[in-house]
Amino acid sequence: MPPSPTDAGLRFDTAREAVLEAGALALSYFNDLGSLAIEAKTNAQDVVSIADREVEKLLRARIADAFPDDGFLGEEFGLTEGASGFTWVVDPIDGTSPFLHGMTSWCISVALMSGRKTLLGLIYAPCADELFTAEKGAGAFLNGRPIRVEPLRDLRSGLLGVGANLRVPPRLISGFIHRLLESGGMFIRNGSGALALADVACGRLAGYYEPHINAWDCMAGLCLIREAGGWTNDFAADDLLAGGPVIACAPRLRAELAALIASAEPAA
Ligand code: LIP
Repeated sequence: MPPSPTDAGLRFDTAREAVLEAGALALSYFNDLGSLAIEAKTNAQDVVSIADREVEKLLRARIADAFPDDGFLGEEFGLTEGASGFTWVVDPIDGTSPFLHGMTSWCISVALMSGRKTLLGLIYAPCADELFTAEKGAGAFLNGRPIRVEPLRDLRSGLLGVGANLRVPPRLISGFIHRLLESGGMFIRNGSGALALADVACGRLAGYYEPHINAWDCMAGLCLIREAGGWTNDFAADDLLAGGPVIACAPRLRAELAALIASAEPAA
């Protein structure tokens, strides 16, 4: 029997408490950066520390205590299959690089999925004490206040979030930024896809594009945006574990942003 939406509602309170507790733990590490050993993963820009691992362990423990049959996909310890039909998709510290460089653009990102549907999205930014939440069909909120994407902003008057990393050919990103600037737009990269997506959901950013992002970075943010009246692509429709491009904006910008992306992609 597939899980019911009310089962997701039962999980919201546990997730909210867990994400706030995880934020406090992450902030304690952030306030003592000198004690952290920085390790490189795939390259020197792709970093991790004990903070990421300890925060994910805490989130796994709190979720498993309350819902032992749920699955869990985390950036640091991978996929643990479950039997309940629910899977948590979690980035313990999204924006690890800004975090380890002492900058405040990082967050805890927690999503709850059933099959390919995202039922809950929670993003907590401890430095700003901002908790973004969304439940499928029930809207999106920032610290309890309803939020909406900015419906009227266009690419020339708004700021576009752009994600960049060394997982894709540099020309894919530089080509897009070149075309965006040529068209009179402007970009910002904050190092945290989750936080940038949350900024789209509350109308700060006109949209977000990243040629390759992982599920744990974006599933919560995409849920927020959809519940805030925004449009998002069908992220990693075929393989959640492989990741892929993420595109999100107010509905009126969808065609313009898609055309800009298509015009920038290097010829196959
Ligand atoms: C980050 C993403 C960001 C991407 C970075 C990195 P992390 O996640 O949020 O969008 O551009 O390369 O993957 O590694 O900080 O959890």
